[in-house]
Amino acid sequence: MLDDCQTTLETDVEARFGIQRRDFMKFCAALAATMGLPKGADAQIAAAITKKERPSVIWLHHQECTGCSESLLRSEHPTLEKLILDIISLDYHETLFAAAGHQAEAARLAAMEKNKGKYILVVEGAIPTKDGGIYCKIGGQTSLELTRQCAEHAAAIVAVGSCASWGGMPSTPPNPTGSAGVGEALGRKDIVTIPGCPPNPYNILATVVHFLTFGKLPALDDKGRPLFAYGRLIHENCERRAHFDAGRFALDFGDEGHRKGYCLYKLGCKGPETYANCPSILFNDVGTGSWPVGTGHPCIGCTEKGIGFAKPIHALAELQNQRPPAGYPRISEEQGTGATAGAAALVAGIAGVAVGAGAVLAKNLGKSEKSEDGQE
Ligand code: FSX
Ligand code: SF4
Ligand code: F3S
Repeated sequence: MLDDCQTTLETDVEARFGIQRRDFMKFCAALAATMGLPKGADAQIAAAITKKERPSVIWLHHQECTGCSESLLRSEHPTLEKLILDIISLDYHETLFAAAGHQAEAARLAAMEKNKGKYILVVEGAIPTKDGGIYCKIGGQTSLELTRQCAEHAAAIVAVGSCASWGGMPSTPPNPTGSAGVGEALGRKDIVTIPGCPPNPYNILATVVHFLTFGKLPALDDKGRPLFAYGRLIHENCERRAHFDAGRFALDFGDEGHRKGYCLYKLGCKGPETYANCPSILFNDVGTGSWPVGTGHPCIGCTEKGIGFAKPIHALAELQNQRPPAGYPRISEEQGTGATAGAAALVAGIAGVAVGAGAVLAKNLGKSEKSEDGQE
């Protein structure tokens, strides 16, 4: 029986996704790890992905650059685009659809009717709300009307990209068209948001796969973002963090500190106030790609409302905390509950180091420091 299942999985995987079962299982394990799921979840994910029924997805586009769809389709990882397009039934997508005009609209209405209460609504782009929403119309309907209509019987609504999540670039002050995210435009709080300009396609895939595997959405933060992807500050996992802690900063693009890979805080990096997993999963190819700070550009906080496209690039980030990176042992465990004296001493020692590091850091940030090389 197990052999039968395995053979079916192998045939399905190779035929549908064009990859070996072994690579497919590795991919599922990586997805499970990204979402922080327990052991065994990779097998559940594999079973869900290879299921014959595919959930219907209606994908709307409003005010945006289509970078979100582009980043998904142009991903370096050859299986990513294939996987997402194969595990869902993309019944309506304004830029990928072969059909046009009335035919496309008819297909959308038919898919919504057939899958009433079961389809996933994906929204890309901000929704103009000023003057009755007249600044973006598709098929004679305003974005606002279209989204309302599609949202009514959707099983889940996923806002992909910063534009759909909270307005993004189109909502940059003075925001002449009253651009807003889906939640604000519809007055709903139950929207999953995957911000980023563009968002990491891996986070989109992981969210959809979570829904397919467990029939529910992953745990979200108070802004509707999946915690597995937006639970930690960029600053906590940044490869330049040691330079930040030591007070070594690039002060100009192309200066010696910049060339040496020093911290970009003084060039306006918003990593200390931006929640996202960019440094952990990277772009272009999961685990082996790159990310803005890795290429020498400060993070602009594109996942955060009020920071990305709102706060000037040169402005310094607010330091929310001075916690050491995630890889360090936690320092807030309760003490005296079965821990050995040695362990307690170690915890206290680490806490002391952290407090000390915070003090050094405050000192380093407070002065216009000279780096080891003597540069200002
Ligand atoms: Fe916005 Fe996505 Fe930025 Fe562009 O569509 S999040 S402008 S990458 O395309 O919505
Ligand atoms: Fe990395 Fe930016 Fe934090 Fe520096 S300020 S450690 S570059 S996230
Ligand atoms: Fe955006 Fe910053 Fe990540 S600019 S892509 S949140 S590194």
